[in-house]
Amino acid sequence: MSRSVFTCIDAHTCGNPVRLIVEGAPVLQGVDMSEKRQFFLNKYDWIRRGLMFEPRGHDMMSGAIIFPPHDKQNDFSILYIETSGCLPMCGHGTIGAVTIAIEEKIVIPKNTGKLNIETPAGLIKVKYELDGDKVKSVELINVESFLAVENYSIYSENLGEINFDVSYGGNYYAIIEPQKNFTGIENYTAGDIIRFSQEIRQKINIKYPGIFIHPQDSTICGVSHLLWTGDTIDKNSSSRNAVFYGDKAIDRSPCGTGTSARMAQLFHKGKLKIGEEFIHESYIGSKFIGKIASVSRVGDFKAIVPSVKGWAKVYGYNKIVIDQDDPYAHGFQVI
Ligand code: PYC
Repeated sequence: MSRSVFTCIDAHTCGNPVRLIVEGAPVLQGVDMSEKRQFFLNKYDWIRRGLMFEPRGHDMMSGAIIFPPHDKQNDFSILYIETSGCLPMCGHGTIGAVTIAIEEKIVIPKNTGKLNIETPAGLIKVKYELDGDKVKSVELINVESFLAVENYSIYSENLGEINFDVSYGGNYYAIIEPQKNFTGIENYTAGDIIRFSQEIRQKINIKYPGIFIHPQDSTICGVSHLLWTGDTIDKNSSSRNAVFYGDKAIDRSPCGTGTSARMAQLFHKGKLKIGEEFIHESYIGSKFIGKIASVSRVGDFKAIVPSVKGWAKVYGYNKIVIDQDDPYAHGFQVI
């Protein structure tokens, strides 16, 4: 088959794109979403590349595909497709996908206002609020999140010696706070942060191989995201970030898995308590409200169960063709 057509609904979550593929997705093999994620990556990665990369997408493009649940008690399962690959979990992607699915009646929830969603990283529970026929907010109880290591260091050609922690929130994040050689995100351009991140992420994964592996699923491994911090724009916010993902992207949303990883880090250091509101600002100033719902354990790690609340807006209906005779059928990146 040389021509594949995908019906998509496009939205953004607090500024970051979410393209939900509602028709045209393949059937996946596997007993759960972790296995199906691997199956998709091995057999259908061209779909991700074609729909996320240029010319049909762009450096920040991010999307999702909804599948039936494996456990009938749940509402659906979800695969995240992004320029960075198929993430185990994506917070802004979930908020966007839920908003689209409810507003466009793609999913009828078993219990109004609530959804149980199977992600590759595990089951998440979602609550959403309606305002008429619009979804006003989506709050997700994310997978258990934990601080993996503290105060590691890496030498950057751009910045010099840089200290960082690594925390898991559905993806592994290197968290870089202001310090001698990095004065905070407010003092750098997005282009600077992308350049620093490209070098530092590669060096972290070379210097610390085999360290960042999820205790319950070894397919979730390696530092994929960098979360840089700095001064907030709004004095009422708790913290601000610039999250680097893929090869050239800074998250326009405050990043759901990044917010979870950051709360796990702050909890571990005694800087955030259970139930305390954590207002997390994105690079563009949009906000998620985070909270620690409870504490837990993952393997040897003391973990938190984070909740993250945000909003999304639908902005387009998009029928996308990937024709194999197009030299750029599988997309391209300009790095
Ligand atoms: O919201 O979890 C998130 C996310 C990951 C990458 C970009 N956004």
